[in-house]
Amino acid sequence: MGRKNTIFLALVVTLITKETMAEQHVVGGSQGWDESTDFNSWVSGQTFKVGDQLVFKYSSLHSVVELGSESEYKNCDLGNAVNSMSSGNDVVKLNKPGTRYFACGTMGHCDQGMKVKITTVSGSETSSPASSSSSSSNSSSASQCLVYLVLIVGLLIASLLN
Ligand SMILES: [Cu+2]
Repeated sequence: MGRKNTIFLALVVTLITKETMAEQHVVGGSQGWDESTDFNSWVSGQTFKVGDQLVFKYSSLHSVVELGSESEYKNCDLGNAVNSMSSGNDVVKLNKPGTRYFACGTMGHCDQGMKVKITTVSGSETSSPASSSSSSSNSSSASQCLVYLVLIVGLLIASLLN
């Protein structure tokens, strides 16, 4: 019985970690959302998958404006922003594949290079339609993931002791 449990739990662990291991990307890494950050090189080291989150961390000198098109992004045309944020710790969920454009709303900062273009790819190709539709509620995925892992490790230990 103990062994059966262990196998079952191992399967559950595999499924759950796959389902909830959405990543949080702190934009700009340790430098954060700042005009001195090289966002192109930061982006080149990242893979953005559906379900992942962007976190913009910045001082009150900055803000975040989401732009609707490549041309607005190129020209730093902030006039038709899709969304704007200014909390200093803004979380953006990447909920579908495609490209999104973000710039700083402070005068002149976008022209100084304070902008980033995020291309999201569809997550794990192996996930079934059923599991992807049920994953729409994984908002706090990182902490959720940790809770699950702790729970499961606990169950595993318990079952091994049986
Ligand atoms: Cu700025």
